[in-house]
Amino acid sequence: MESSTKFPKDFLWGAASAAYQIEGAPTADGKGPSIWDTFAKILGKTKNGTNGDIAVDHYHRYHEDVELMQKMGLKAYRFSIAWSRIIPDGDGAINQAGLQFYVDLVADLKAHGVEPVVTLYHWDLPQALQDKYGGWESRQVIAAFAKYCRVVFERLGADVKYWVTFNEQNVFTALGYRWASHPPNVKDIKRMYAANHIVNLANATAINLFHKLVPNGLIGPSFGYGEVYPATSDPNDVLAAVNANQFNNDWWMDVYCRGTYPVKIMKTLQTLGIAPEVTSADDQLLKSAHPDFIGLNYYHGGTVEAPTMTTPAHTKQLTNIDPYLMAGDAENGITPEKLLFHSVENPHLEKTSFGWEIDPIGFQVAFRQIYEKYQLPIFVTENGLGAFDQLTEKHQVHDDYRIKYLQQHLLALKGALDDGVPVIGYCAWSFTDLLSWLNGYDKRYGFVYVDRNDTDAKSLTRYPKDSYYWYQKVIASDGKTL
Ligand code: BGP
Repeated sequence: MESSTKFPKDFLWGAASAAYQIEGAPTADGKGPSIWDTFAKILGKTKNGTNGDIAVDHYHRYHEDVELMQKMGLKAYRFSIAWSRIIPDGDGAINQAGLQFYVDLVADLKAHGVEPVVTLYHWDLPQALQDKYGGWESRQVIAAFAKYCRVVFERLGADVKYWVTFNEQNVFTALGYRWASHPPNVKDIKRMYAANHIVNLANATAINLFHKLVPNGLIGPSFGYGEVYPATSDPNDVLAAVNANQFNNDWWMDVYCRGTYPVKIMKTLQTLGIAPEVTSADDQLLKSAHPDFIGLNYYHGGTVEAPTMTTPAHTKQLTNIDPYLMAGDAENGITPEKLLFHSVENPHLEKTSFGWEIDPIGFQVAFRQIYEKYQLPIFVTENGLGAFDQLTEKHQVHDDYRIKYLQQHLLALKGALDDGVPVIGYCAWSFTDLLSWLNGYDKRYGFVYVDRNDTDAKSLTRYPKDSYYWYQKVIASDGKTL
């Protein structure tokens, strides 16, 4: 049946980025170092030693990028603020020059008809807070975060309506504290759950502060959500999928939206001696904060069968391809996964050239699950295809594979609108090409090609890809050309 729903007139057709992945200029105008500035310099941690020192030089070329957004007809642009530009040592003096960069960017976006969407934390903690307090493992960082948030809410709150607290808390805590593949380079699952709880408290604190200071704005976390399917209709596999969804998704989403942790997962972590300590004051704080929307970052979900205490060889295939799917066998001994579910391949799904499953129906499932559970509007803050692109001699990029991916996912989003789910907008990842944290500059996501590679920053010239012109038409037609 033909769907009848139209995209709302005020639908935010957008694209996204993050400070460390685009800005460069790591010491400009008084910026302090972040944990990513430090981590990316550790030998062997990133692909070919790539880092964000130059990135795509957005700090100096933002005006050109904003003009490209306007030409495309983009309605919203999601970017993150580098905390250590605003407060170089994390919780001390405010650096007006750093703040001015974002004031200017917001003004430029608005002058070009693009709605700014600001992420407060996209993984680049000031290094000084790591050194002084031990980063997110210390409750002192909550106060530091609140101080930084207050500064930017007061300065930008009148001009920016949409705010994201934390980007993919599930990803940065796991990769940073469990797998040592992001800063602060820790491999300790107990410390991961402790740090994650502190981030939850910081998230709730920021939301409450925001509602006091910016009563007309909207704020929510951006979560890396992926629905987990049972491998078969064997009830053991179905139960494993329930476990996996609670472990991968609800462990964060329930806290954001209800202020509680799912009981089964909490019990499992307690059994293993790795559960976070939650005081009654924590409990009250978590329950007091109410996000206005859920930011949905969607790439793919997973598939599981009943858990096994042994680790079969096929688990191995998943490691190192996709950090989201890293299963428990990198650790010795019992992990929560081994008790709850066992990840397997999904034979029904194709994969990207980087090994990520392509699953637009899972996107529609995500909307349905999130909305019916939490009754909050959903703002897609990331979705996109990482691929090797070829720049032709005529400076074109024929990325029909990306167009296909985006089209399938936007049609799934429209399916969710048809189902009655309120969706505020869609920010494709990403606007320009940018640094992929662990994959360097060859895993490209942008609508705009940037002339650089892992080893050579080259000219950094911007070239719109075929997907740029395709999205331009989609936006101009309010989605009718999809
Ligand atoms: C998300 C991050 C983004 C971006 C994206 C693509 O997890 O929020 O910052 O990097 O994934 O990931 P990757 O660059 O690893 O392909």
